[in-house]
Formats: sequence, C-alpha cells, structure tokens
Amino acid sequence: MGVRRSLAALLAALLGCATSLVALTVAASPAHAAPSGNRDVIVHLFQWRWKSIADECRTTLGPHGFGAVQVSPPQEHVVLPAEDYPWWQDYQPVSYKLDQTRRGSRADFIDMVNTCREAGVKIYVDAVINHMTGTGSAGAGPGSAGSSYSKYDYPGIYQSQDFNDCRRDITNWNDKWEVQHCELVGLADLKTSSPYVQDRIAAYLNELIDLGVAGFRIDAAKHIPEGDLQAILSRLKNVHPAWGGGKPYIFQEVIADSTISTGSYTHLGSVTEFQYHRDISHAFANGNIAHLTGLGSGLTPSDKAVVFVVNHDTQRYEPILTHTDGARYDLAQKFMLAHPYGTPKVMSSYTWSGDDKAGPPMHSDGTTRPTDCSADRWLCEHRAVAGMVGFHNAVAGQGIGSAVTDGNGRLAFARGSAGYAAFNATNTAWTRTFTTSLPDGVYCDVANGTFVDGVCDGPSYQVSGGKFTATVPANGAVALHVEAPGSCGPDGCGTPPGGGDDCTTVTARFHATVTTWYGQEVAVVGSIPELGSWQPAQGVRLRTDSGTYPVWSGAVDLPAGVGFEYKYVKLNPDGTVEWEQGGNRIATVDDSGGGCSQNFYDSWR
Ligand code: LM2
Ligand code: CA
Repeated sequence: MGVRRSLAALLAALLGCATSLVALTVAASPAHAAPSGNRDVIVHLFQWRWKSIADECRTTLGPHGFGAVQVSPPQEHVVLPAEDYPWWQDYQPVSYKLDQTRRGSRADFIDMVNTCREAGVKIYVDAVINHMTGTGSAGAGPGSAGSSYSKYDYPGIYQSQDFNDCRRDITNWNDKWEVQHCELVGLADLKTSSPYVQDRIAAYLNELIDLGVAGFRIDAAKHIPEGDLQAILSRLKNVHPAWGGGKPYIFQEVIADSTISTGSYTHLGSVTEFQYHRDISHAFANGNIAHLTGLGSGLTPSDKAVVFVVNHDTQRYEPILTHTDGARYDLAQKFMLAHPYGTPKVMSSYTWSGDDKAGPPMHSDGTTRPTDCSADRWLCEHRAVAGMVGFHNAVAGQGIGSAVTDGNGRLAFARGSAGYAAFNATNTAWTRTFTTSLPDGVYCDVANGTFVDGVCDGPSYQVSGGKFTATVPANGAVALHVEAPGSCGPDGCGTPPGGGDDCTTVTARFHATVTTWYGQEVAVVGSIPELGSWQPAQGVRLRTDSGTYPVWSGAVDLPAGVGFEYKYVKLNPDGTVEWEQGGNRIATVDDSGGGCSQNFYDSWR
C-alpha cells in the first residue's frame, strides 16, 4: 500500500515540487538509512526474474527494511512445453548449473545478489537437494541450460548408484525410513548418505555462497535423513562479510506430522512452522482473532520458526486464506509482521485460473516475463504490507502487552513502548481510544501507508498522555511505532485511509482472470449498490480482448472507506448466471492504488 506513492512523495520532496508526481514509478535510487532491528523479514518473490528482483531490492525492499528475498530455485531445471511450462519445472533439477533458468542467466543472478546486497537485502536460495527429475513429460532433456539427462542419469553429476534403491513413490507416510528413502511424487531420490552426493550438493551450495548468497530454504528437508543433512551443512563455507561472515541462514521445509516433527531438525537450523500458517489463516478467515496474542505458543521455539500466512504450495493445494480473499489476507500478513512470534516470511504471488500448475506470466518460449506490479498476473502483495516491515524492525525485542479486544474479530496490543497496533477482522469500522506506552507525539500509521526516508504517506495520529483515538477500518489495521513520526495536516490528525489524497470516491479497477467460452460475459457483483446489490444484471460488466484474455477488467467509482463483499459471475447468452464457488470476497474501499484508485487482482474460483 502506498509504496509508489511514498516514493513519489520522496521525489516530490527532493525536487521541491509537490504536485503531479503521484503516478510516477520509481526512477531514482537515493541512499537510504538502514532501518533498525535485525532486518530479518523474508519475502518470497515466487517465480520472479533475477533482474526484477534486483530492481525490487533497490526501489522497495531495501528502503522498507526487508531483510531477505527467498528466490525460486536457480539451478538448471526441466523444461516442459507440452505442459505449458508449469511453475514446478524448477523443482526438478537437471544439473547445478546456474547458466540459464526461466528467470535469467548466471550473470543476471550475480547482478541480483550484488544489487540486493547494496540495498541491504540478503538472498536466500530455494535449494532442491533431495531429488532430481521425475517421470512422465520430464523423462528426457534437454534441461534449461541445454544438458541432456534421463531419470537416474545426469551426465557428469549423478549416475544410478547415486540414488536410493527404493525406486517407487512414498506410500506409507507413517514409515519414516520410507518417507526419507523412497520417491516424493516420483522424483529420483538422491542417496544423501553417500559422501560423494554430500560433496556434490555442498559444492553447489558453496558456489552460491561464493557468489554472495546468505542463506538457504532446504526444499523437502524432512525427506532427507537428519544425519545426511547435517553432513551436507557441515561442509558449507561462511557467508559474505557483509552478512557477518558466519554460517549461512538455514530454514528447512518440514511439514511436521506424527512421523516426523520439526524438533527433529531444529538442531540444524530453523524450520517452517506449518501449524502457525494454519492457525493464523483460520483465525483471519473466520474473523476470530481476539485470542491471537498467544499465537505460536506450544509450537516450535520462536527463534527457530519461520512463519507465514501462505506459501506457494498451500495457496494451490490447501488454500485457507490467500490473495483471493483480498483485504483479510493482507490483514493477516500485517498481523504476522506485528506479532513477536517467529521469523516472518511474506508471500508475493501471481494469479492463475483453473490449472494450479500454471506458470508465471511468460514469453512464448517459456521464459518468465519481467514483473510489472500493475500488469499481467503479478500481485506484489508484499507491497501492500511494506509499511509493517518497519514496525516489525522497530519493535524487535519488545514483548506483547496491553491487549484490548472487542468481540471475537478485534484485537489491539502494544509492543512495549516501541509500538502499538490494532486489527479489525470485521466488516464494520472500529472506533475507540487506545491506551499505549508510546511517548507523546505524532505517529505515522504504517498499516495504511509507509514511512521511508522521513516521509510518511499514510494517515497520522497524535498520541497524548499515551492515548490516541482511531477508526480502524473494516478489515483493516492501524499501526504506530517510534521510528515513524507522522505529521498532522490542515485537516488534523487521524485522517482515515482514503483521506490521504482527500478521496471521497475511489476508482476501483477489477482485473479478474476468468476462462470463458465464446459468448459468455463476466461481471463483478457485490453487496453495495454500485456493485448491483447482488443482482448479477446490475453488476459491473468487465471486458477483455484477444491481447488481454483471460484477464477481464472494468472500473467503477466507490465511496471511500466502505466495507463490501463481492463475487464474479459469468453471464451466459441465454440469461443464466454462473456464480463463483466459495465464500464472498471481502474488501474495503481505499486508495492504495494511488491517485484515488484501488486495484483488485483476482482469479475465478
Ligand atoms: C516441495 N517441498 O518439499 C516444494 O515446495 C513443492 O512445490 C515441490 O512440488 C516438491 N517439494 C518437490 O520439490 C512441486 C509440485 C509438484 C511437482 C514437483 C516436481 O507441487 O506437483 O510434481 O514440484 O516438479 C510434478 C507433477 C507430479 C509428478 C512429478 C514428477 O505435478 O504429478 O509426479 O512432477 O514428474 C509423477
Ligand atoms: Ca530422500
């Protein structure tokens, strides 16, 4: 929210002219003071090109205090034109060459690592080291960098003897030996007990460390015996001195179950805490958040837990709360950044319709298109929560306290005397006076704006005698911290979101990915009169053409600050209507798109 606006505001301040820069995208790269805290927040820029990640580090991630990017796997992978180049090509390594993936060249990768380091942002590589390729269409090469291969035979790297002997799928997930030595969805399972294989994997990871990579997500870690993984990790070098020169940061993907717990892997590094994902997602999806001060208690120790609302697998295979849920989902990611448990990992996705294997926006040869956050199917949800990263950094080390609730759907709390945040997972605004331990002063609301290089582009609140009064928007939040001072304009303090640009109406632009047959039309219909009060014929018609299909778009003016629900419908020529599945989408009208506009990127479900 407001990222582009904040940079525009910054440019305006630098140039001494306050008008008409709102629509500017970032051109300059001013020096930024490093925000405080550990800068530990991770963002997963799922499937982004290396060059686009470099740009994002410079313009957005560094200035907002993000600590690291989880990048998609950089090694040579299978290429599957017959399946329309699915995203999961990356999870089938062909070799450890970095020369060419769908995301760019080795030189692009190196440039990204260096550019991000200069911006204060680490690169964490998704390390696919449990397996190589699978069967079916992946059966024969060449790979993305031109290497030939077949399952169990990767010339110059691995031959048949380097794979485990159980050459069939895992079937009994209660048998730990089988989970670790048989094949995960038919992928050739590396004999990680072999010193040769351990050396080979370590050489790959060490090459990345030499290039400046600071950490690794260990893909499918629970399918690698703990001792084997320990032997691999013990071979790793120290990271670049800019990152302190110690061992790389390790977080292991362990989907804990009754057979294998996260605790089996915590002596090797951090682990992904899937129970946190389920807890926070259900809580926000159900509007049942009042108890969440205790989020994380009983789970993996906080300093070993990487936490997330959603990841690239759960958003496809087990969705609870995802980008398709709109404001509630952004709100959950903001809450994660406000709460002390775990190391937060923010998701940044692209939309797809129908087939969950669909790759990112791509060229006809299957290579990935550069990210444009206002086009294609890129969502860039991390930008909507960027202000909260500064909150997370500023309140590091402070406990949670002074909680207040109002029913099940509202919760506010302090982070010591460094910050205060209020969350409202209901469809109506929440106005009250909050009592904080904040020093008296004027604060920037970083839940509805950002604070970069001294410029606050959100509403501001006056705290006096420790108290402030705020209207927390429906399905929204308010968050204040000591490192983000605000300023009260001529309209006074506490201008609600939507008021920043003095918008009374906001142009809502809907972009929905919907597969249709010839003759069908698409409309958005919702709970407010502007969206037809749930009458499909009175909804807002969307349009597409051969250049944009299957993305259907349309715009309508909505009153600022209003909470509403909506769905997409397909209108058939015979007058019948097909509704989307599932619950209503929930949103609040705000001007997060800049210039009194708001964008909705959705996919038919
Ligand atoms: C992971 N963590 O442990 C990744 O987070 C997950 O995204 C990966 O699966 C998985 N492990 C393997 O690294 C993805 C995707 C699968 C896909 C695999 C391999 O979710 O659907 O499997 O990558 O590309 C595909 C086909 C599957 C086929 C397999 C082997 O969907 O039907 O199995 O390839 O050819 C016969
Ligand atoms: Ca294995």
